[in-house]
Amino acid sequence: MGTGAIVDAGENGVNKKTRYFYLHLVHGILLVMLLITGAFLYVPSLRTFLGEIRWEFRYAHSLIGIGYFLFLCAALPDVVRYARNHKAWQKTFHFCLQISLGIGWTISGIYLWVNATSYLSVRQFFLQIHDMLSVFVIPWILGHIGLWYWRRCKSIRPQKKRVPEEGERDRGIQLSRRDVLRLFGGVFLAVVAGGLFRWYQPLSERFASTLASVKRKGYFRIYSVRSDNPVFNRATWQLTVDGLVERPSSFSYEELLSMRAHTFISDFHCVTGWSVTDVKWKGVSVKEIIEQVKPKEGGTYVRMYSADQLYTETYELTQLLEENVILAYELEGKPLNENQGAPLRLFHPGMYGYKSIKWVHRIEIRKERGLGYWEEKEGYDLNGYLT
Ligand SMILES: Nc1nc2c(c(=O)[nH]1)N[C@H]1C(S)=C(S)[C@@H](COP(=O)(O)O)O[C@H]1N2
Ligand SMILES: [Mo]
Repeated sequence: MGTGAIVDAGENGVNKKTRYFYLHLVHGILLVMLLITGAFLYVPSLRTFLGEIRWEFRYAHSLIGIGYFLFLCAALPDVVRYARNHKAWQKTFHFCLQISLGIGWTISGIYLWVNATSYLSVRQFFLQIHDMLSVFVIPWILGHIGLWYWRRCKSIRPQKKRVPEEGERDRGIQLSRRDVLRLFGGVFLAVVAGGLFRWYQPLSERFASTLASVKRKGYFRIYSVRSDNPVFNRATWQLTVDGLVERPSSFSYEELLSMRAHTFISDFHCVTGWSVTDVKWKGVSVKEIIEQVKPKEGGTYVRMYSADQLYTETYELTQLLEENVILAYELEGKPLNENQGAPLRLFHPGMYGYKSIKWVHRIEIRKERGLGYWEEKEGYDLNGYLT
């Protein structure tokens, strides 16, 4: 699997050499495809760019991943043979590292793929592992390519052929204590490097967004998991409040406007790092609506539905009774525009932006909580309190 295949083939010469070359090539191509599709799923700005084809993209990534795993399995006998015929500890190291990466990615990948959200912490753990291994492998690949290039340059220059030492051929895979230490060192580095990166990223984004808000107020970057906005018809639009309540109700837009308005100023923070400071909010207090419908015994959770038919969020009922939690219809003194969730969006001043569901048209009081859109897709924290 090492680049050495091209430079120093085994005894059987050309056939084996080309075979290793192609195995190596396919491996590289699959890995790069996985990294590119993975980057689109991992980097928030790229993810938003994908819009609705995000899930097809994710599916493609999973399929390539499975292909990659099958390839690793199929190539294993060749790799073992190859490693056995070469002395260098680097090859053993490469080999072990590659196998652990393959296994780590596959196990965590399969878990993420089947999207088992019932054990949220397990899912978050696997997502972390998957990300860390992937982030770690980038400098590794760069180093790998660099080494290949360097060796190629070296091999172009005329050289005296090295005479193999006695007994060098048939040492098999021997792991010395040093190799084992190196292997674990590598895995440890992978985790630390990945961890540092994840730790650094939100910190730097927060720093950047703080800087930005010192300079100016910031602006809303319109986020929507769909590319088309729901249509708001003022005459027919209704907010439905149902579920475990004594008085299921619906409210027209005019009815909401006629209720006691609640106005205040509060910052808005998206979990990806951007913020808007001193936003003027106006709407009706959620507490007031809840009091009107009278939740029944056992109705301890709330699910809100967006008219986009895709986005949902869930809350503990008591979280919505906190101060300044509103269903907002005005932002900065103007009715919400179509992109901002017209005519209604939730705003909780203590929570991240993803809890501020836009185009809300149904509020359901429930016995069980369940997951919202991002909680299910990406393992976001259920409560979303600002940290
Ligand atoms: N229906 C719906 N509501 C949503 C979202 C969405 O994609 N769909 N994105 C959420 C996220 S992650 C954020 S940060 C805010 C962004 O609000 P804005 O689009 O008004 O800037 O909306 C939240 N509410
Ligand atoms: Mo967000």
